[in-house]
Amino acid sequence: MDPNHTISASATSGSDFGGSVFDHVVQAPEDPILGVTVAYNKDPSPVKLNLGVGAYRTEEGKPLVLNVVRRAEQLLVNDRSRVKEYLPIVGLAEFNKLSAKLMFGADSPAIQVKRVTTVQCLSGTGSLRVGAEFLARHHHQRTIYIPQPTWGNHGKIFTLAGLSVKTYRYYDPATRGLNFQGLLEDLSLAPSGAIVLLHACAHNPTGVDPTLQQWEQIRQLIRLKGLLPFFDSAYQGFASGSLDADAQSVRMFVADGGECLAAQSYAKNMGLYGERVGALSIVCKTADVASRVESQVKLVIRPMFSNPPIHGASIVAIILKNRDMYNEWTVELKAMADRIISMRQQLFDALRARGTPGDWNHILKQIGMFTFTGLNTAQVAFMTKEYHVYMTSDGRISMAGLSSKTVPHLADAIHAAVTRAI
Ligand code: PLA
Repeated sequence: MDPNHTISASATSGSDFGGSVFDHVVQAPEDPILGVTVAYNKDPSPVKLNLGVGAYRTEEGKPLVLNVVRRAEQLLVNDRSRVKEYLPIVGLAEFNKLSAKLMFGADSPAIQVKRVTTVQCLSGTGSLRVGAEFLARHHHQRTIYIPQPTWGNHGKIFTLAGLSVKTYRYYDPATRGLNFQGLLEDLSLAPSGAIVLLHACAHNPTGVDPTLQQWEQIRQLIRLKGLLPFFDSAYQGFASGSLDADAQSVRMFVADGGECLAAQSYAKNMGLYGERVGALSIVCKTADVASRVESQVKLVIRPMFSNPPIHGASIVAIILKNRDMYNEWTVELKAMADRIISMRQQLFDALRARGTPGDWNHILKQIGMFTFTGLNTAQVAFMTKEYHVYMTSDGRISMAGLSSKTVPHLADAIHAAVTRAI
């Protein structure tokens, strides 16, 4: 056979087929959160403001790499004994141990008796997905209740993992607070064994968290009904500035001796967004169960991404195990949380100064990275079109993307939307 002939024949015959085998593929919509950044990037306006995705910015509007992270990276680079071998399927052992301590407390009895298994995953999202895939294979009740509303990716993650997704009432637009009665009613109607997704702190998008007393009531109901809590902890330290205070909800559910899952992310609290560092912990009744559970979690991870990346987890492990660096981290974390809180005050004051109609107290009361403004889709569209302010269409704004310099522009936009728009 003449090889040249074969090549030219296939090259020309390719075009004879005409259309693509993917011709039927339709254009998908942009992601409701990450798509906001895509739209923002296309806008040439010099005053444009991106308050869509929850990513921390400095007062100068720049992304922040924590000083302690830079120090840890320097140590990594200088240490010639560090290699780039594959990690085990469950990730870096030291990272897992330290992450469990951070979540459940340094002297957690559950960790001491080894009834917790912790595996390194791809940030919060990957941890949720691995946990969900494990539950879809091994939990007898494949229904998960997620709050209404919740982070937009939750429903997709759990559905694709094979769980059936239902919602429970969470937010009351009338009070801009927790619909505690609705929450209790919906969870008490859930079938025994159903999984319940809970935001450990700084609920996204509402910024509304239960009080400790309310958490205690939720805990009692969940235990009474035999429901399985799955905590999403994406903002530990970001809500109050204290790592321990922000973990209290989760720790209540571990202290009672019961079982739960927790997905941790270091994206926000260590600013490691793009490094994709996170952990999934499954708290079991006994060490024996935990060890069998871990063996099955490995079977979820191996065909999904084989084993997790080494760099980000090494940074976290260095910081968490060194007292000095840990302390430096808590100071930097508190500074980020405080800056967000001060943005709340500044935005509130700016709206008050403009006499913007409405009660804006919720800006001060809500917790964490976001303010759930109560602005409607049309008002958001107006602010984007006329003021180049980018935010998600549900009226959520990332307070972490705001600075003293940009508060007046945002307040002008909100004022105009409320007084002139729809
Ligand atoms: N869980 C919640 C409640 C979140 O808000 C986010 C991120 C994650 C998990 C996942 O984070 P990770 O995978 O990066 O660790 N939410 C962001 C970003 C900050 C996003 O949508 O991806 C948000 O803007 O809502």
